[in-house]
Amino acid sequence: MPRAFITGITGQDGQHLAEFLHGKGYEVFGMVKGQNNPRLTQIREEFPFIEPVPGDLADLPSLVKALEATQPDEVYNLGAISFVALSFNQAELTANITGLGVLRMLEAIRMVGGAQNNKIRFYQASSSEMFGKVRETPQTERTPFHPRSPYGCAKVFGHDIVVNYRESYDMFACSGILFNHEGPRRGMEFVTRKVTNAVARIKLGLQEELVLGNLDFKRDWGYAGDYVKAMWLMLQQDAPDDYVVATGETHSGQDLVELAFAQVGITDWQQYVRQDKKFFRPAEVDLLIGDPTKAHDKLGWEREVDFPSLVKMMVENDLKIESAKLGR
Ligand code: GDR
Repeated sequence: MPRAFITGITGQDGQHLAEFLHGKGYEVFGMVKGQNNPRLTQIREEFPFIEPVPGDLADLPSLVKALEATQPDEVYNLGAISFVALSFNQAELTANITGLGVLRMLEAIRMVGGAQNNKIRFYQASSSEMFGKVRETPQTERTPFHPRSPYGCAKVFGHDIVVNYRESYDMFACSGILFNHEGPRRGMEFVTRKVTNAVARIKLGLQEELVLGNLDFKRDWGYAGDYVKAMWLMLQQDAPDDYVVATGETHSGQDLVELAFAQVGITDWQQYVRQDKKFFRPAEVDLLIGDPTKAHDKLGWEREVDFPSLVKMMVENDLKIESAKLGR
């Protein structure tokens, strides 16, 4: 039975990946930080097959112990401070966890001897936020980085250190440059889920308005369930490499809002939406659109869920959750 060790197990991607790997016959270990982590209870209930392992990306000895205890074949580093807006307020913490955490994980793999002969294969969750103020469109694996947030800067460090360790120590280390990926498990702080949840609540009469920041941005949004397959595929290749994972389509913030409201039959959405400066960021990423040709050609990866289906799936899920709260 192959063994996978996942950091960020309580997040959206951790859950999708654990489910996917379990389906492939893996033994799945999930790193959980802190004492009495409130999200662990939910994980235990929903995914009883995940074996929780204590550890923290800020604590190298804890990573070494976790790897020694679990002896994984594959390590997926999905753990991070992942909310771009928060990174402006907690820049040092973001650099430490999202950036240096990658270095610690790579060192831990070397220390337990997993780097030799590629014994442990490593996946790093790189991000389209590294492209930031984009230098070319669409963005590929060769597009130069220009991050626009402490989060983006930390991800650039993480990406570069993976390349460096691969080249220096012959490690089987890959980075997936994943563009935005969403779904019913997305946290409420991210714009897609904030919108779909508010739309459901407005439809049910539980909320009157949706307060957002800048809507004049474009993102390449895909479905998280599709994207975790690409992570796994990268670690099944003969040689380690980096891949853009994206849909190749872009949509504006306004498209998202319009489509979500249309899903519940509301066409005069402007009536419910207000913009507030407090949700604007000090520096914005205006346009992202990825070119997934390499992932298509080399990994045989294809996305299955398109943008309208994704929004529909998320609105329907939020309608179900909010209706259940009302006892309907
Ligand atoms: P992003 O995702 O920053 O692209 O990073 P997010 O959904 O937070 O923002 C997308 C865009 O929406 C604008 N926006 C708002 N965003 C939030 N969260 N809340 C609002 O009220 C709001 N109003 C407008 C933002 O300004 C932004 O332009 C995500 C994260 O998952 C990262 O971890 C990941 O690396 C990248 O996607 C790829």
